[in-house]
Amino acid sequence: MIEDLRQAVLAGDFDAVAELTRSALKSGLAPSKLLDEALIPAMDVVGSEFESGVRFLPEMLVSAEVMKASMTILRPLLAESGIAARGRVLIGTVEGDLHDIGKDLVAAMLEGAGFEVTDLGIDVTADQFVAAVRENQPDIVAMSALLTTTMVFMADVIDRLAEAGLRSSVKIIVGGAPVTKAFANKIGSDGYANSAATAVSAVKQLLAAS
Ligand code: B1M
Repeated sequence: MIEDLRQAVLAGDFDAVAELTRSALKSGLAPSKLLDEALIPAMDVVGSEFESGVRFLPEMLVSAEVMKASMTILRPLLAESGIAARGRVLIGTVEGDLHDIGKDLVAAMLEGAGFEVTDLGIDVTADQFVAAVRENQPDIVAMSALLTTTMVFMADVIDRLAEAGLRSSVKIIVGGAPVTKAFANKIGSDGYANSAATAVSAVKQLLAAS
């Protein structure tokens, strides 16, 4: 069933993916298992085939949309918790970057862990982050980037928050495929995570330390 789901994402088969996700859950498979063993590995294959010229942009987009169809079913299950809010998180994908699947996952896992999450979406400029920090007064600002060309904008957001006198009011965490711990340290981020699950523990640690 896991392999069928992986293949459905690779084939860009909307109908099959929804059906397979529902029946996998019905058979008792955990939502996190479907993510870790079918959906994410499928997107890794899509990415490397795109890189090697076997797949093209429209096909990558279809697979992304198909993955989202499965995520629509999984997301509420990942977010089920009922715990009182542990803190407020503002999340977004940085300027110039349209990738939102990983960011959505991080948001869902944080919600699942009891955080109140405000999602600014994709292509979020430094000014938009600053305005949203003023408006929402979050405990954490979480930024995602999937491109080497856009991860640099994370540093801009941190600088702009400092210029606006807001840097010390929030903890910052960054992540996304090209982002490393060394990069996070270099730009002055408080935290870094390489997956949605570790993002939750990193956010908890940041709040415990503050
Ligand atoms: Co894009 N793309 N893409 N793409 N795309 C990548 C990222 C790429 C690695 C593919 C490749 O060439 N191998 C490559 C980037 C190369 C680089 O910069 N080093 C690439 C490229 C080049 C591009 C375009 C430039 C292609 C073009 O136009 N020529 C273009 C850029 C558009 C733009 O953003 N301006 C582009 C476009 C697209 C689509 C729109 C078609 C689509 C995105 C659709 C969408 O998101 N709604 C797309 C997709 C789907 C991908 C791949 C195949 C899959 C990304 C994904 O969703 N993965 C990707 C290759 C790959 O990653 N294997 C690729 C699944 C997701 C669950 O993982 O997002 O990594 P991920 O999130 C993880 C962790 O990174 C982490 O947790 C998540 C879950 O564990 N994480 C965080 C993420 N954010 C975090 C934040 C945190 C903590 C952890 O704290 C705040």
